[in-house]
Amino acid sequence: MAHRLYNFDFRPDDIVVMTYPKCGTTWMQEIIWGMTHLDELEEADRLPITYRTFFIDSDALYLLKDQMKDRYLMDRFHTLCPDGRPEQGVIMQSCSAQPPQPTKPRIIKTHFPLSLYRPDLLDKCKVVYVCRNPKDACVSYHHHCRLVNTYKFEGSFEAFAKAFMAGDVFYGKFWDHVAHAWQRRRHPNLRLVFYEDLQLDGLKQLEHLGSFLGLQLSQEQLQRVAEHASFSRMKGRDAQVPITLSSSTNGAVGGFFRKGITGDWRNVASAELDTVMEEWIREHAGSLGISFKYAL
Ligand code: PPS
Repeated sequence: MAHRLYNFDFRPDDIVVMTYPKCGTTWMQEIIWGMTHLDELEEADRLPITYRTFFIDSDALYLLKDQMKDRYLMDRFHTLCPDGRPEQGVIMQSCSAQPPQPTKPRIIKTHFPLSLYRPDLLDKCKVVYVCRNPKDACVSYHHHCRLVNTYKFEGSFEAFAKAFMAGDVFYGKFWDHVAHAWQRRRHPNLRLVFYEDLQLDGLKQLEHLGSFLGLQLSQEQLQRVAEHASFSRMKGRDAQVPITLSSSTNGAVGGFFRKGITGDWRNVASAELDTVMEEWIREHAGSLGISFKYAL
């Protein structure tokens, strides 16, 4: 699927949510969907965010036979693309065929970094890049890989963290991913948001985001979006998340919306492992000049 993704035809009003996995993608998708669908927020109780947006890497991530088990995705595909061929990408073709709607842009989720798209992506549409401190992202990713059948990971956190630091996990090296966005953070079409800042100062972040997206939102509307995308509301809709995917147990406790906090790594990483992670962080974050919050 690489060349299809690389050449994907983004539209000027598209909003791309780009992240390394487990850094706040779904939260940001829900925020942006809320901002652009204020008149139909209750739709979120009926339809999972996966179906209200387009996760274009799915075509490369999941086997077609597994994608085809998802009735909603396949119905959407057949409706939007009567002549489409599933093996050429169910989600990418659905997304391409989605008729333009003046005030409701396509919201496109991707975990692929900027480097896997055409260099002019940022000149074509807006990209919101969410990043999260790598220790909590790693804890969350370990949980995900135990929860979701696609991965079937059975190892300890320590084993996972070593693979994560080596980039030997789906989507590869954390720092490479972040670096591509960080280096272009001043581009007018790129907004870089930290997961921890969303937690610390949600309304202010939403206000900046609204301006970045060119939306005129009142304080009351921003409050409604914040509430709509709050952890408790999103967790309440947890049962909807179509983890095709789910659900092996492998010791994973909690659903897709596990804890939604900053600093949980302290409950998981041993002091020895933390020393190794600290060294790894110093080595990479220092040269990039990026710093994360590890506790709030
Ligand atoms: S994925 O699978 O890569 O798309 O996962 P992603 O959505 O990027 O990250 C999942 C983690 O984000 C947490 N989350 C939230 N935190 C705070 N507030 C809200 N509203 C929220 N929504 C999702 C989710 O719980 C995962 O983090 P952990 O640490 O595992 O709880």
